[in-house]
Amino acid sequence: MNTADLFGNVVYPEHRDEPLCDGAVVLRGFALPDETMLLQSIDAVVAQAPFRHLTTPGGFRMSVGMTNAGPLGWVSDRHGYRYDPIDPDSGKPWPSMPDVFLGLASAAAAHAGFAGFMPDACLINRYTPGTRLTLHQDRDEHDFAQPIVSVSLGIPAMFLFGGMQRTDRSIRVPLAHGDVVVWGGSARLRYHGVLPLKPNHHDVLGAYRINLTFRQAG
Ligand code: MD6
Ligand code: FE
Repeated sequence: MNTADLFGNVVYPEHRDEPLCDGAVVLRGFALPDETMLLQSIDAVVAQAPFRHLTTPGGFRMSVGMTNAGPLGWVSDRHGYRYDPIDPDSGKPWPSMPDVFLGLASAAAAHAGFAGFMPDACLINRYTPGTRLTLHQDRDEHDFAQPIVSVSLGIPAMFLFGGMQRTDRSIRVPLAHGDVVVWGGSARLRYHGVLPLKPNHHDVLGAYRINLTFRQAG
């Protein structure tokens, strides 16, 4: 049975959580109640640590703009990938993790069955139309028992969700403003990526998609 919320909008409880496989679930719209605070907090972080295009170890410029919040930040350069407490552009620590980030990430993880998630790193990715993220595994963290929580804001993207080998076939998962993916357990090391974004417009974020990925890295 569907129910209606206070404002008469129909809610589909059985459709809100979409399992992708064992250990990975999409929580549709889970971030929407925090939208305003999230966007304000992102602006505050970006004012201290602007988006930048990192270089891959192979020497390519990443098309996604990146910055970080929290005690550790994910960085890439000619030496490799790593978590670093210092923003290499400013020489200062990364901006602290906003409370609304922490609260949302731990609530989403708990909702998906990972109670006690305390992220120490939030990677903030900014996409424009045409920007993509090639298939990769997230394997720079110490403890793969900890999940990852991924929050999508702004224009939609097609997420690619693959297997344990780069060549395994992948499924396509559309992600929209407010969707949260929680990803752990036996899914933690699955390959994944983002297809080139299509031109689009979002009322608040314009032509951008912003993704927050929360990890317990250290
Ligand atoms: C993105 N996300 O959605 C990129 N990684 O923009 C990721 O690379 C990612 O969403 C691990 C777990 C969830 C993710
Ligand atoms: Fe990833």
